[in-house]
Amino acid sequence: MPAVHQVSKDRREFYRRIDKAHVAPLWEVLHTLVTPEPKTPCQPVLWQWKTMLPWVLESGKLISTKEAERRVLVLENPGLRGLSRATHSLYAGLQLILPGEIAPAHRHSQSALRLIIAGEDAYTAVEGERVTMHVGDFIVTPSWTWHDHGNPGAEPVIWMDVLDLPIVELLDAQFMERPGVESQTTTRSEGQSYARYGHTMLPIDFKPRSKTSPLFWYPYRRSRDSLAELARSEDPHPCHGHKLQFVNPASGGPAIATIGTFVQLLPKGFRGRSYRSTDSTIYCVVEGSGRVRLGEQTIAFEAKDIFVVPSWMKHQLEADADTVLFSASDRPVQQALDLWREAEG
Ligand code: GTQ
Repeated sequence: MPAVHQVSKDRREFYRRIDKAHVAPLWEVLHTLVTPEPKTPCQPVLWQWKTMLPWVLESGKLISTKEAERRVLVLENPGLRGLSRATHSLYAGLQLILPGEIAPAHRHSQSALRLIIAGEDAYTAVEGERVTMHVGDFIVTPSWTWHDHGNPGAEPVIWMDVLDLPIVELLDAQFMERPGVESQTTTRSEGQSYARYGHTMLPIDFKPRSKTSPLFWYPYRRSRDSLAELARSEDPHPCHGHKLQFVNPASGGPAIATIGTFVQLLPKGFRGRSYRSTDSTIYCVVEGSGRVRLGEQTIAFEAKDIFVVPSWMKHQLEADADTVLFSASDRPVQQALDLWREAEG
């Protein structure tokens, strides 16, 4: 029998030879590739509004939207630095648009959502239709649709962007185009999509153009009313409180093909039971305050903070006041591929 060091020397020499031809032995990496449970580099993290707001406003003095195209501070997960990722599969950032500014039109394969955090009267235009944004509103920019943002109002407006950039990058399917004009010509008056798709009805001749929702404005006042009614009429779910998912009204599927979007109300004093799922999730605190317990770690959050719960990490949500959380994850992708799992307790 050869000595152990002899075996490893033989192996090393073998590895070196095959390496030159771009070949490698599986047995050296098998256990990091095929793991008993998710082994994500994504870490729990909190971005506090009180820290972020001065930096976001400072960025407004350093660069214009014209130069930046999009003036955004990227929220980088500490386990994924340099990759522009909030989770393994999603990008998130805080975008600022100052009074009088325009963030010029473009379109890209990546889908985007906006969750309005501060300021009133800015708009986003999607395929020639403007929507004025209000705090708490959730807005969809579907894949490959023209979009620009503008602020005709009097105050800075800040929102959270979430894009499926890492998913599209994984698949090498990214395209982007600029039309060469700053803003799109308005082709439809404000409120048209909402009238057609926002009231549990569809135009009689409706034909879907894509998997993404034809409705791109989900006003907070509507989702907040629904949550308040649920809180009056049902006991909260032991883990989630009162939780709803945003859907494409034409299909019943997710509002965005690649990004799951949710809103939940944790009643004052709520102490959630432990839960985990395989979709790392980005939460934005729309109102209220509380904490998320992740084993030994506790993240205390306040209104407008953003935090991340990584894949398959047991966590419990708690609320000190009536608290509304918006959240986004890659759940529709995992579900489409039969990969999504969840567990209570
Ligand atoms: O508003 O179109 O945060 O293209 C990153 C890339 C926002 C946008 C981002 C984008 C946008």
